[in-house]
Amino acid sequence: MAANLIDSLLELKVQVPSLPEPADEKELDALRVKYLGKKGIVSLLSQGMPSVPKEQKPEAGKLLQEVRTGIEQMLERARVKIRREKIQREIEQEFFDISLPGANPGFGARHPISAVMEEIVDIFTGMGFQVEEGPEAESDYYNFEGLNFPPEHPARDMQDTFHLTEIEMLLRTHTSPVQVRAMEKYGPPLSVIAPGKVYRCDADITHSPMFHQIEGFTIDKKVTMGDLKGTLQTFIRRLYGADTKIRLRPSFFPFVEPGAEMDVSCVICGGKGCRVCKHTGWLEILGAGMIHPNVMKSSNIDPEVWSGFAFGMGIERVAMLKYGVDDIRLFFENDMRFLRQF
Ligand code: 2NL
Repeated sequence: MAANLIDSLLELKVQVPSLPEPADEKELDALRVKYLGKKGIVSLLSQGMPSVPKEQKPEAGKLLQEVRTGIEQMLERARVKIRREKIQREIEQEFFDISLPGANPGFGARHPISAVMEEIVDIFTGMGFQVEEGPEAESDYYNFEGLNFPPEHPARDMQDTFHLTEIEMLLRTHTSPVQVRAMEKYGPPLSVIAPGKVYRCDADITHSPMFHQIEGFTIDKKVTMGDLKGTLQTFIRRLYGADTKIRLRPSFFPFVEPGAEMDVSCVICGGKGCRVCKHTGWLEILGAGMIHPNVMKSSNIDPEVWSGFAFGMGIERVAMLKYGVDDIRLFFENDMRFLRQF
């Protein structure tokens, strides 16, 4: 019996290299079950171990282990070969059409506020204005004092301005400080357009604490209100179409004198009267005026020699009118159903 087991194992060991090679995974599995399965040949042989005489046990055990490993290695080699051949067949059979268009990577798009801002900037750079940007955290000087805001002016109140408490700074409430910095830096003659984010703490849900503005100015010798009107006329015709009309009404801003507000003929109804223009035919679009002598003096520009106009507008309002959007909050919610429409 003992001699039998060792003989059987030796016989099997010799046979292993010449076992029929499995042609596919099915044959491979069958072979594995036949030799290494619970009721397989190796398992059956190992049941003979207890009756092997003690002194032959090491030899029998070693042989059993060699046979098991030999079969495992043979099966693993066969498995790798079958798999390699399968992949090779797939590669040969598959047709890969390199002329097919690629998968759509899902391009992003500009936010409507960015698109309108860029369009406005383009119109003014086309008229010779240079683009300036500046810090969003500003000093009281550039945001208010240099702009002729009296110390007790209501716009300086806590409720409109975000004050940065640790440092003596604030979040700019308009882009005018960028303009003051440009006047200081370059001096006249000068034409600047300043786009950017501005901040106001209105506690009202129809206001956003952050919104966008564009301001511009021209300072030169003998600049007049007529230059202001012509520049804005050109701008509005390029933005809303050649038929758009403008009108100026007197108004007040601390940094200009005289100050004005400008209306455009309603971009929705063309001036006939509709819900958007509240049946007036006109829409208020921007504020403007002749730069106040105090603002000039603050930036070391002699108001006896130079004069200038300035204007400012909210981008959200321009975008709402341009795209017929009736709720400003849509611009800040980042709802893809809204953004995808632009
Ligand atoms: C508005 C009004 C305005 C200006 C902005 C300005 C800037 C400097 C000097 C003088 Cl540095 N003026 N900017 C002037 C008039 C009106 O904006 O309603 N904006 C949304």
